[in-house]
Amino acid sequence: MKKVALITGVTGQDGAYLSQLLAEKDYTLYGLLPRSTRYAFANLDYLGVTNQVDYLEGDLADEASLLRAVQRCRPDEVYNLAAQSFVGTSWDQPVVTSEINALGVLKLLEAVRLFAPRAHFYQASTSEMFGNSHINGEQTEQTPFEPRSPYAISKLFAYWIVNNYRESYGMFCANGILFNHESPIRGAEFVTRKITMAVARIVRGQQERLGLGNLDSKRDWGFAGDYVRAMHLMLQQSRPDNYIVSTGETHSIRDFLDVAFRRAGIEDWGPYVYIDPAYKRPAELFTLQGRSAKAQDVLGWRPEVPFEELVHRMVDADVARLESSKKT
Ligand code: NAP
Ligand code: G4F
Repeated sequence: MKKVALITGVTGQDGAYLSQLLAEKDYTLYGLLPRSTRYAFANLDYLGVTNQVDYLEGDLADEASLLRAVQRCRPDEVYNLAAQSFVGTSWDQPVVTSEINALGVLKLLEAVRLFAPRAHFYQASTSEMFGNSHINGEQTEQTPFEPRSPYAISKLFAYWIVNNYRESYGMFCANGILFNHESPIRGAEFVTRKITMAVARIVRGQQERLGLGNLDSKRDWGFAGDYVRAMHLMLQQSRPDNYIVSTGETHSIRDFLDVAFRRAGIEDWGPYVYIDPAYKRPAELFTLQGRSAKAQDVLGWRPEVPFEELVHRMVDADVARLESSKKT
């Protein structure tokens, strides 16, 4: 019998990579699709998996739509990737962020409890929950949480309600505490993709300068394609648990700029980058660096794409996109 998976956030970066992975594993795939006036399938198209998924209309803010979706597909596995995922926006829209990222998860858990109580449930938790806790060392599953943004606080509610449904109802609920992961289909507002898109335009003479916020913050950046393998592995275990997924390396925005501009043949990015205070955050996370020993030991998971190669892939993809758009 084919396994049935329901993916929320299916049109996002991780949703597309996870769809690709599960399609290769011959799952029957359902994706929750919120209403939109624009074409939402660019990421799935990029990976060639748009037609491998059946789409069910629904929104994390709308409980009845979640009940209908779960009742309709009766999934074996549920991957909750949907979110207002941009930390910066969470200060401008804290209520919407909390309704989707916190209460939306509770609504989905209720739908699963009622219509697919034996389903294995994955929650997209985040390293943002750590805030500046343990700033001079690696964060582990034992590191205390000190969230510093409305986004992180909403995700912390979700983390705990997922643990609570595991303990209260014996449901198979797992939290993946994922550190930053990127790819050529990363959302354009995140700093990595913002940089690689700008680099591609700058080398073609289509952009002069790039405005950024804090260049000194450090992130543990991995490849999204590696990280969705960890999500899947978490739901194949005999017991549900929480796992950190990270590379263990940390790099500053300056390091990212060095590698990205050099890939495009520019040794000194100084003349192209300026500080725009609009991109500085009311509260910043200085350094994230995760220890994924538990995921490596228990799940047998390993990150495969190193930092430099990740940056090269992203720059190359953005340069190629501009080349092909010129031809058409
Ligand atoms: P993403 O590209 O921003 O994708 C988010 C997805 O959620 C999109 O498909 C979006 O649809 C959908 N969505 C937003 N609001 C919704 C709603 N109300 N109802 C249903 N769907 C909704 O994010 P990502 O990078 O793939 O990340 C996936 C998940 O992992 C998110 O929960 C994120 O918070 C979490 N996470 C990400 C990272 C990372 O570094 N990427 C690290 C840790 C945790 P539209 O595009 O139509 O709005
Ligand atoms: O790329 P970012 O916006 O990612 P951030 O805030 O770390 O959040 C991402 O990773 C989290 C996991 O840790 C996820 F939960 C979350 O959903 C998201 O995927 O910013 C990274 C760093 C920050 O310190 C930010 O202040 O880059 C700094 N930065 C400097 N200039 C900038 C900019 N960030 C953005 N987005 N744009 C700038 O111009």
